[in-house]
Amino acid sequence: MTNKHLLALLTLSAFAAIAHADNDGSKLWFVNNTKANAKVVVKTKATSTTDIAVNELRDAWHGGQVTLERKSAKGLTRESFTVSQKGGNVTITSPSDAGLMYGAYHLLRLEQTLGKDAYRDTLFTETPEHNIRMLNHWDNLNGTVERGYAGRSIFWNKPVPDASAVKGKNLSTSDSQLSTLTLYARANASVGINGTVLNNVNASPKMLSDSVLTMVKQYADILRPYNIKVYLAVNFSSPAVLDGLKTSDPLDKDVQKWWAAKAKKIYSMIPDFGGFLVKANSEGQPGPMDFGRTHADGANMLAKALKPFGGIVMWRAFVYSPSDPDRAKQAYIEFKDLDGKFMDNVIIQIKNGPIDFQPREPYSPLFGAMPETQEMAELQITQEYLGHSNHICFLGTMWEEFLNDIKKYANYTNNLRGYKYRAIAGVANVGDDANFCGNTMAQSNWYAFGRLAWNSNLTSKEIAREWVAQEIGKDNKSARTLENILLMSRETVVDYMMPLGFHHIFAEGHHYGPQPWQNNPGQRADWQCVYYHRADAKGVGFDRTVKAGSGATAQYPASFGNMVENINTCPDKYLLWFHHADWNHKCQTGRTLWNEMCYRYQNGLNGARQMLRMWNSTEGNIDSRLFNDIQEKMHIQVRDAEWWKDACLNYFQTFSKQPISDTTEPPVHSLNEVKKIRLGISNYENPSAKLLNSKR
Ligand code: GCW
Repeated sequence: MTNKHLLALLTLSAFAAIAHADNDGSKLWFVNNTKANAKVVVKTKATSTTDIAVNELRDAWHGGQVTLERKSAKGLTRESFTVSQKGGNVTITSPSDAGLMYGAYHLLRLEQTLGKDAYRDTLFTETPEHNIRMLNHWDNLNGTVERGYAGRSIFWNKPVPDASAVKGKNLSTSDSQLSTLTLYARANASVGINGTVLNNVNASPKMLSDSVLTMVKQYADILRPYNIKVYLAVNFSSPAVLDGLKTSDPLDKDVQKWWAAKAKKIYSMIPDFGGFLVKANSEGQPGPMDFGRTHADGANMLAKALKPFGGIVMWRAFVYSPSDPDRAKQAYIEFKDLDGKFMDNVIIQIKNGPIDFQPREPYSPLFGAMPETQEMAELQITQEYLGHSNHICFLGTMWEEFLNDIKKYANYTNNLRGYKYRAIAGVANVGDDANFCGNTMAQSNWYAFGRLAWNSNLTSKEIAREWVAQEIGKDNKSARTLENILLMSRETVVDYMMPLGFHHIFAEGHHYGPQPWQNNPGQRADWQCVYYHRADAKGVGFDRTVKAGSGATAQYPASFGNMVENINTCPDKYLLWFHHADWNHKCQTGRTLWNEMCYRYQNGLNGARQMLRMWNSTEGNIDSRLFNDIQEKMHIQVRDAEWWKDACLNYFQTFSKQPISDTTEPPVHSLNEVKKIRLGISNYENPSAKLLNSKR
């Protein structure tokens, strides 16, 4: 498939795609670059990074001459750039080559989104809000991608050579892999992503073996001109597993020496290596607590090894040992008291919500709860819980909601200003499919993550508009339609999957379809769906109030905590997250809870149908290949929305004992029927294909 990327590179900027049938997604958001022959002057010494800027502008910029000049100015950070215009010509200045490259991509984006004259009479400076804007790949050494729905790993889809074959030499990268990685790097650079973790947080100790490090070096060399640093996820037991040390206890001198030597070795190969990402004492992964030590002991031991070389440790707070009966409280309990105990090159990486990337979660109370500790957000670009690569779901709106909340309630912006490392991570949706992301629309989420990491004040509407313009053209009469599809998609998915604060009623394992009845005896309670919804004859929802429930609301600042504690002021969207509400509870819409549930599931199904109708109306205005690909996905989405609605309403009706409301279509599948749908899905199979065979 990667040959597609080679072709894409060769034919980039050949012609616009409209009315053709050639948009298979392999050109990412560069599909509409049309051939230019711009004059570009570099006033400072050329480097591989300025070469990228020059080539991009020369090929696709249709305005006047562009001058690139490295120049520092007050108030600018290394990656800032300034764009100014005089007499039709443009000057981009930046303290670094990377900034010049970002300026070039920004200028091209302006042309595509606003037209080539948009730069006229402008003088503006862009400075990234986060200085570390990174992807996390959950890629395994065997080429599979955990929660990946776009094929196999772009990094590890070939055998790792054994050490004797490597001997420190450069390995040959096949042309097709090189072109895939080059496009990947280019896409990241165009939206400002400047770091990437090459492997799964469920990390193999082998990642730190010499032969794998040789491959990592090679990838670092490919990505470096695009200002992308590589990082690795590491397994905490590596010293014992890889090299037979007696222990991996972070306070053991030999263990400390082992990590120090490993860091030295890595930096001798990759002088600008970024650092480590660690999932410790979580879901069976080893960690310092195995040795009676704390997260701080573990993180600091690694931080000390990396510090002499400028590396960082991103230590994940995705932990849920049963320290409290409510899983949503556990990470806070485990981390809060460690505030101030971490070295200054440690960042605590926190998922947006307190459970796990659900369609909608309130923000995690850990944000802002550790004022003496650097924190960073982890968002999930891959759609583990949002219909994999089958459902169209633009995540800009979801992240906008989250970022606004942590600004409003958790002092995010101020905290960030005080940090040396202002970081944000997104779990990538990239694989070796021709379109990289499983479907072309899902590329908009990669795009949106990068744009928000650069500037979290961009609205989801602005980002959707930018992406649409680059995908189908700004003057296309279907541009607004596509923008509206993107903007309504996430709320639609929430409605047909988990409205009103429902969470984790997913089928076990693959997290694709509904299984609210799931309740396996003898397993951890918080791995069962019934744990999360707690439906009974009286009502439904998880009581997390201080007054009568788990008290999770007390982990939040009063401005948020008090609002959600009170069932009358708790927004409906979080109702069942924080309350066990009566079936006849009056929602803010005026409907009873049961009727509101009926309404929401119907609304979700209607939304999915509406998205398909809107998409159908674009036929003829956009590339027919793209049209057909997405139409096929949307048919699956509509069918799945119906499945979700039937499963959830039928099941919860056995508790509410109330009729499906008048305005809701009666379910077309019985509870027994939906219970029989079983998807034995591995990570990169297409679940809906099975669904088609199994039932519909
Ligand atoms: O969301 C859960 C996923 C796991 C993942 C884990 C994590 C990488 O189901 O697949 O493991 O979170 O974030 O560590």
